[in-house]
Amino acid sequence: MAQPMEISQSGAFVRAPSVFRNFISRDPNSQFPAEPGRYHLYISYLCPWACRCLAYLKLKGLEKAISFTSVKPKWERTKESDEHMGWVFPASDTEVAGAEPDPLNGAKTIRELYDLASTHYTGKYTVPVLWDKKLKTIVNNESSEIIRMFNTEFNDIAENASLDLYPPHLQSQIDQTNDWIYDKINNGVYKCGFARKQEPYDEAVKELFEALDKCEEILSKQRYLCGNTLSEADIRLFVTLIRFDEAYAVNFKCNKKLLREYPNLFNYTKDIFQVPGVSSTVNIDHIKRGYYNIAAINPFGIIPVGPHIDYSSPHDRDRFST
Ligand SMILES: N[C@@H](CCC(=O)N[C@@H](CS)C(=O)NCC(=O)O)C(=O)O
Repeated sequence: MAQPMEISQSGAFVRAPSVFRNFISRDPNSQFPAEPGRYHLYISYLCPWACRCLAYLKLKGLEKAISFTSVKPKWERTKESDEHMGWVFPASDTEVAGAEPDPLNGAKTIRELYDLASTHYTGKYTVPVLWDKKLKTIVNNESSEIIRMFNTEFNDIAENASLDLYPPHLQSQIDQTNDWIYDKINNGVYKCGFARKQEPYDEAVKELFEALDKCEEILSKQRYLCGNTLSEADIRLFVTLIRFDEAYAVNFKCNKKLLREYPNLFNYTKDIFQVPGVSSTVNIDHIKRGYYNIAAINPFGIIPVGPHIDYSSPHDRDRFST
């Protein structure tokens, strides 16, 4: 979401970079070897970045190897001594369905995990957090890197090792696609939502819908973004699309068109939602409770009633051969 340090002088939202950037490796002699049971993924079901990691965990069949926990969807005060608002764990399993207390460190907040990992950390306390249970530290908090590790480094223990969402022959195409989709769509919706002036909003919303139109066009000719096989680019786009009509269209003012008015994009979203494992990474209740609780843009925290979309209803993407 947006912290005060991420608003530029022109009123535009500028995302701060992630700080923990270590890599898990299949090499048993590395600092962070891909051992089963050693790592834990902390997420929020609200967060598209965290949920792309969770989608990989499910798609690759890593549930037994890597455990995960979700925080509560609404930000709360993280310390009594300052005003910081951020992710907190529930006190019990029953407080909010889907959220659980921290099973490893008994932390009350994601902030506490960062404090355990580093005594001089000054950045944002973001999810996802990939935690090393053995060294009791954060391995990595950058989702674009975590998904690459999940894709390849755990293949000796992954139940679905043969799935390669970043195959060598598609890598440059995926990278190129990620570039504009990240800037204009994944981060684009945030630029719309957190703009503090009309001009940066106007610019972001124009770029967002141009990029969605471009996706619609690509997806009118092929099943997925980089051809007829599912790739990393699709998972990265999906996490934004599944939140689009539920949250971004309304509270981030991305309402020029709804996802369900784009026939190909809407069916494509359902198609990916129906890939085994993916639907369990989508918690619409957390998404709505969390996004509509962002005080800066929805001060009364009222959650709109709709739209009740059934993403498991039939789609037409089988018309393309895979
Ligand atoms: N670049 C990071 C971004 C993660 C991120 O921004 N997460 C948001 C939730 S959607 C967050 O935890 N924000 C906490 C904060 O801003 O204090 C990634 O992709 O992993």
